[in-house]
Amino acid sequence: MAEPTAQVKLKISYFSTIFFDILTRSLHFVKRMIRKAVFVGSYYKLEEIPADRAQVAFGGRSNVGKSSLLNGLVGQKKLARISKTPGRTQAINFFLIDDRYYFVDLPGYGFANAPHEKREEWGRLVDAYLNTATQLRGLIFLLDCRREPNEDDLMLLDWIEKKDVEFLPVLTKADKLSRSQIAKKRDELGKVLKVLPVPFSTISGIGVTEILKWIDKRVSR
Ligand SMILES: Nc1nc2c(ncn2[C@@H]2O[C@H](COP(=O)(O)OP(=O)(O)OP(=O)(O)O)[C@@H](O)[C@H]2O)c(=O)[nH]1
Ligand SMILES: [Mg+2]
Repeated sequence: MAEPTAQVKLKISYFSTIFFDILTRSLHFVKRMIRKAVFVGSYYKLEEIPADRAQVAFGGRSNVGKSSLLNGLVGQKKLARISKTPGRTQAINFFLIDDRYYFVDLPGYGFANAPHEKREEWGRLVDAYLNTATQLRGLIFLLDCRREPNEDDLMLLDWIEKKDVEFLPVLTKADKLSRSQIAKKRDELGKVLKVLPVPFSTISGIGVTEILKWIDKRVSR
């Protein structure tokens, strides 16, 4: 049989490089994928909150899409309750992920229509949790891609900086803006936050792999 020409050999090596690159990436993705996610409980009191495993919390304004992101990451539509009514998640909700660590769905802040006492109560609980969570490995800080960070967002950011906790900013509802608008927003916010935000959308699924990779690194330490 005739020997393949140099050009054919080059092509074979080019395609095998691409093939192995795709294979390696897929294997990495499968390794990081969440296989099991179970609701553990809703907590209203600090004393009851589990502290036996590593935790990754989801924080941000009410209605920003915390519960939706959590569902998107675990690949289940209804694990965390999603609502059109802001302020749906009122307790701190814990989900056990792959029997290894917890996702912590925090109540959203800045829900304008809530009665004053209720707002204070939520604020106190989140504040108390964040100040005592020794197992907290990282915080996913959600910002709506169409809005400017408000006073409440800056307060959470201030807390993050003081506590020196690792955080990942996520721009939610990325399907609502064009690619170039998202890129612009990402750069602008990246400069303010000093960490480049990851765009996420429940509709396109953009961002899932990158966010899972970030989480996996924090809980594997
Ligand atoms: N188009 C679009 N809508 C989204 C996306 N993520 C969330 N939403 C919608 O935004 C609304 C709020 O979503 P939730 O996930 O309940 O928000 P939350 O931050 O958990 O809200 P609270 O629990 O009230 O603090 C719902 O109507 C979702 O369907 C997204 O990526 N794209
Ligand atoms: Mg919620």
